[in-house]
Amino acid sequence: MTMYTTQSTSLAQQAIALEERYGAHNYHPLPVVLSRGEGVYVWDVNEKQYFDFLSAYSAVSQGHCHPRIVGAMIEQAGRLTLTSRAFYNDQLGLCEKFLCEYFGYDKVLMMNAGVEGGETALKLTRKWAYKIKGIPQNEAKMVFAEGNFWGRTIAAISSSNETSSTNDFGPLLPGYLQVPYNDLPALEALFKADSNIAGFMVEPIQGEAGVVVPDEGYLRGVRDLCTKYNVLFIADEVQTGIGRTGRRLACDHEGVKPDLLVLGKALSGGTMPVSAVLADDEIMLTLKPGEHGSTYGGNPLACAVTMAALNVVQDERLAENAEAMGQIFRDRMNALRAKTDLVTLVRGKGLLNAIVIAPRPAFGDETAWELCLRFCDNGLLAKPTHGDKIRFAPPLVITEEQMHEACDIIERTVLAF
Ligand code: IF1
Repeated sequence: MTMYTTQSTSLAQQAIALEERYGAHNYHPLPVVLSRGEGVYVWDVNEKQYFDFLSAYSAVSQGHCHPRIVGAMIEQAGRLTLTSRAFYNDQLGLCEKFLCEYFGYDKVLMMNAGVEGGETALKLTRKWAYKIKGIPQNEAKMVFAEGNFWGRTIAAISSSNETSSTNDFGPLLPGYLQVPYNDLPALEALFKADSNIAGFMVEPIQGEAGVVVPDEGYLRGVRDLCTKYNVLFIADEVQTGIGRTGRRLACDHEGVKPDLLVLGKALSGGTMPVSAVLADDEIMLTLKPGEHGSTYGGNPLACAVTMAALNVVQDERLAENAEAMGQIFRDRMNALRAKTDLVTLVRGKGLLNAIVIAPRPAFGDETAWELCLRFCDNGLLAKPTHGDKIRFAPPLVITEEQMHEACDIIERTVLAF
């Protein structure tokens, strides 16, 4: 495989060598060493500029180093960063009110990583199952969709049907059921067959699976079935939420309100890990003091950053921009598909999109990777997901001119492949 010398300087090679020698090898990054970011752009150690079309998997939706978010971070960082929840502080209540009013729930529980949001939702669902639904102790079941991804903890990988996520990590958590994604009859059959089902956690669009968009009406169907069978509908909007798909939440495309809403990533605009679970009182108040928490959960710095990050999404109308710019992107990619057999499918919503690549004999399963190496050489960063799909998720601040310039790079690279 031809390795593209995207980074020729010793500075870049030193950085890569340090990670190789001193870091766990739990990733396979593209050979580019970044040192600066602003808006939709990042620069490598050679000061070469790139369009960032991954946005740290939708965490940098507000653009790199947004001045309003970084400003809020610096201001709070100089005053009070962490108190633990052993005491009150003057930021958490403001942020909790802000989040509840922004998303329309009674209460919120703030954590750090997105997977901690998922774990918190899982624990709340079990509490509710035993305290409210009356499922016998230790009998509560959780349903997940095939192809799901919600993080790397044992509870998260226990729901996965990806061997790369589960191999050699057993024993996995019991009490889990799987159902095909985008299949309402299968979901109803499961709910009918087992009265001990407490919740169904699902991504409104499956990100890691390759931006799999369900049929129109699927989320409405999930909502109705969960209501009918008294099963909690948990929407994992860690990747799809906060404007990414062209609405405040991906669930808003169908006007459905999940019982639990899990947020992360762009909640803090790419500055620090902040996640949150929102629910109404019947569910949230099943948790009593001392039954759940985290050292950094809801810390004053996270709260200040989160309020700034969401204000940016609102004030700069980023969901609306994602809707418009995403349409331009898919139109451009479908026009490209007509010119080459390399691109077989274009799918997505808002600025969460992917193209499916047909393997070339010379590269086989590495075709999408090879293409991303060439995008990188041509000034655009993207990464394959699940082998033959390339996800494109730029920051939601991208302008029409920047979108066309980025699509020109993609088109030029694909047609020259
Ligand atoms: C990695 C994937 C994306 C997520 C959804 C919860 C979480 C994630 C829908 C957990 C995290 C990240 C994890 C990161 C790469 C990235 C990813 F490729 F792994 F699957 F985006 F698609 N729900 N996704 O997508 O949030 O704990 O990471 O903050 O692990 O390599 P987290």
